[in-house]
Amino acid sequence: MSAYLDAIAQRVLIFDGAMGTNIQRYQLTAEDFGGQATEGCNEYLVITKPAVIEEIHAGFLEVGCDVIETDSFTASRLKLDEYGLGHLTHEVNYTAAQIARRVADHYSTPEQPRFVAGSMGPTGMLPSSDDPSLSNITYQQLAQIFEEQATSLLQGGVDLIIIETSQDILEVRAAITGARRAMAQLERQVPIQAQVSLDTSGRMLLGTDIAAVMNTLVALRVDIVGLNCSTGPEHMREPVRYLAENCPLPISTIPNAGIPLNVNGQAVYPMEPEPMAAALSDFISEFGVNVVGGCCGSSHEHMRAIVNACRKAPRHARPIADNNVSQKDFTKIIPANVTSGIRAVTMQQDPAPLLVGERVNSTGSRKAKQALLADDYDKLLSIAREQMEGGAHVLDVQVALTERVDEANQMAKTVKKLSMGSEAPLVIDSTEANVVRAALEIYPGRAIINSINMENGRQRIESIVPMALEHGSALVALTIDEVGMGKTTERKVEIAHKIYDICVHEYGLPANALIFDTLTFPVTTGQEEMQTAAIETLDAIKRIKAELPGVLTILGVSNLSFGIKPYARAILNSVFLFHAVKAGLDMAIINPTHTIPYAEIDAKQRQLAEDLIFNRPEALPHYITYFEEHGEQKTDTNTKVDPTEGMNVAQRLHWQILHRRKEGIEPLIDEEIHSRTEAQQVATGEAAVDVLNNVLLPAMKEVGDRFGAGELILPFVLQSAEVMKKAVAHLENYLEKQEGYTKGKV
Ligand code: THG
Repeated sequence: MSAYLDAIAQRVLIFDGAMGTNIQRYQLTAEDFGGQATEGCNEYLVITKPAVIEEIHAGFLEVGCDVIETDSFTASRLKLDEYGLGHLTHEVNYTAAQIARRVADHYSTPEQPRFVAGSMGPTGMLPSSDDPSLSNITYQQLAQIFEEQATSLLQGGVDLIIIETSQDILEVRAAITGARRAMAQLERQVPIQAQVSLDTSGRMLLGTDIAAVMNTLVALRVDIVGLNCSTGPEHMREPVRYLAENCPLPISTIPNAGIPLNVNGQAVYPMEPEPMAAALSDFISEFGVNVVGGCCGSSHEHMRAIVNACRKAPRHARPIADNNVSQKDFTKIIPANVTSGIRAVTMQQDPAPLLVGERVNSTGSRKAKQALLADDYDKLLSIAREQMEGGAHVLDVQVALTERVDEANQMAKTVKKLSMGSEAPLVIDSTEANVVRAALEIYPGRAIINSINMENGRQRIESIVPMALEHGSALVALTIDEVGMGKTTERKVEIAHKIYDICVHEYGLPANALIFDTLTFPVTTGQEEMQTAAIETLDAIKRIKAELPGVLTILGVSNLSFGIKPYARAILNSVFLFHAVKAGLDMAIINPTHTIPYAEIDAKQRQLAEDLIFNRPEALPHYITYFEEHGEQKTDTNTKVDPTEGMNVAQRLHWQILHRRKEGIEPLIDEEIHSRTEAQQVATGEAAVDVLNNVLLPAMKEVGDRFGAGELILPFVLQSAEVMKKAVAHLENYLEKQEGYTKGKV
C-alpha cells in the first residue's frame, strides 16, 4: 500500500519547481559549496548549506505543492566522483532525503499530506549509443550505481523514487532495476515514477519515441509514467495526448518554464507563471494528467500560479489502473506490444500475423553463418535490413555456432549493431540463459525471448522467467516436456497448460507476455507419422487460444516444408500460414521475402497445398510431381528488393548517404568520377570537387534538413555521416592539393 498512489487515485498531485534555478538565486560562493573543488555541486549543499535547501523546499510547500523532490538529482556516485565526492554518496543522498522528509512532515496535515520524491537523474552516460566513451558502462554497473543511490534515499525516508530527465531508455531500465534491488534489500516497497525528456520533435536523445517509451516502462511495471524537462509545456502536448490515450498508468508532466534562451551565457527560462499554469491546468482538464509540476526555471511564483490554476481544474476522467501496487493485475495493464530503442510494434497485428524475419540466424541462413564466423556485423545488419524491407515487423536473432564458444559475446554485438542500425524490435533466439541475459542487458527496449520449454522440467523456466520479469520481456514457450516434443494436439495443449500455470500463476508473468509455439513438423518427408503434423498444429493453436485466455501464439512456419524445392516450399508455407492465422496464430517466423499472399496463389497450387496440409490421399506425390513440372518460378516475391533500381550513379550515392549504406560506396565514387572525366573532359581533381559539392554535400544537406524536420533520429544522422566520411576519404584519392580549396563543412 502506498499513500502516494492512494492520493493520486483521488486528486491531481502537484510537484515542486526547480531546485537548480532557485539555488542560483542565492548567489552562493565557492565557500558555501565547501571550496573551489566542489563549487557548483548543488547536491553537496545538503551538507554544506542545508538551510538553503530547507528554505527552497519550504517555499514550495508554502505555496501549496504536494510533493517535493530531494536535492539528489546528480548525486549518483558516478556524478559525485566528478567533484571528488564519490565517497560521500550515502551521506549526500541520505541527508537530502532527511531534509526533505523533515520539511514535508512539518507541512503535512491530514487534509493535505505532503510527499517526498527521491530524485535520481541521469549519470551522463549513454549506454545504448555507439559512442565509445559514453557507452562505456554496462547495464549491471548502472544498476549498481542506482541501487546505491536508491538505498540511501529510501533509508532517508522518501515516499517514492523518481527517475527523471532520462536521456537513454536503457539507463532508465537499469535505474528501475537498481531501485527494485534496493527496495528488496531493505524490504521497503515504494512506487517508482519514471520520467523521460523528449526534444521538440517528440523523441528522446537517441530517437526513442513516446510509444516505445511508454510500452517499455509499462512492461517494467513502474507506477507512474511521465515527461519532464527539456521543453516547455507546448511541445509536450502531443506526447501527453499519446499517453492520455494509451497509458494504463497515472501520468506526470513536469515541463521547464519554456525553452531556455541564452542571455549573456546564462540560461533564462522565458515562460511566465500564468501561461505555464494555464498550460498545465489544460493538460489536467483535457488529458486527465495525474501529476504536474515545474522543472528548470520554475520559481516559487510559478508554483503558486500552478497550484492555484490546477486545484481548480476539473480532471478529465481518464481511466487508470488500480492504484494499489500489490493488487495491480498487470495482465490487464501491459499492452501486447514490443519495442525497439526507437518504436513500438503491436504483437497483435490487424490483419494478423506479426511477421518475424527468420534470416538473421546462424543455423537458418548460410549468409548469416558466414558473417558470424567472420565477425562481420555490418553484413548481419544488411541481412536484417533486407528482412525489414521485405515486410518483417520484428527480427528473430540467433547466433549459435558449433565452431565457436562465444555465443553470448556475439549475441551482444549483434544486438547492439541491429539496435543502432535498424528500428526493428528483436526476438532473442537462444535457450542459453547467459546468452539471453547478454542480449537483454544491451537491448534498449522490450524484447521477446525465444524460448523456454520443459525438456528438463522446470529448469529453463527457473533460469529465464525471472529475467523476463526484470526486463519486462515477452516470452516464447515451446510445447516440449520431459517426454519430448508435443506431436499430437492433445500433448501440445497439455504442455501449454503446464507452462502457463507456472509462468502466470507462480511467477506472475502477464498472460499476454506468453507466446506459445505449438511446433510444426515437416509434412514433406513422406513419413507416415508426420502426415497429420499440420492438422495437429492448427488444432492446438485453436485450443490454446480458447483454453488459455490472453496468451499469444507463434510458429516457425517453414519447418513444415523442409526438403522440397524452393518454390514448392514457398507455396506450401504461404498456404499453411493462411490457415494458421485462421486458427488464431498471432506471429509467424518466416522469410518475408519468400512469402506470397494467399490471394495471389494460383487456385490449382492452393488446392494441392491444402490437400497436403489436410492430409488428403496421395497429396504428397501429387504436390511433388506438379512442382517438378511447374517448379522453376522465382521465389523472391518481393519487388522492392532493390530500392535504387533505375537510379543513375549520382542518385545512388545520394540514396546511400541518406539511407546510411556504407557497403559499395567506394566503387560508386570511382564510377561517378570516371564517367565525369570522360564525358566532360575534365581533370580528376576537378571532377572530385564537383562530386563533393554537387552529389555528396547535397545528400548530407538533405540528411540535416530531415533531422531538422524531426523525420530522422540522431543515431541515423551519425550513421549517414559515417557513410559520408567513407565517401570523402575515398574521394580524397582523386583530389589534387589545391591552393585555397576547402572541403566544405559537414
Ligand atoms: N520456433 C521458434 N523459433 C525458431 C523456430 C521455430 N527459431 C529458428 C527456426 N525455427 C526459425 N527460423 C528459420 C530460419 C531459416 C529457415 C527456417 C527457419 C530456413 N532456412 C533455409 C533452409 O534451411 O532451407 C536456409 C537458406 C539459406 O541458407 O539461405 O528455411 O520453429 N520459436
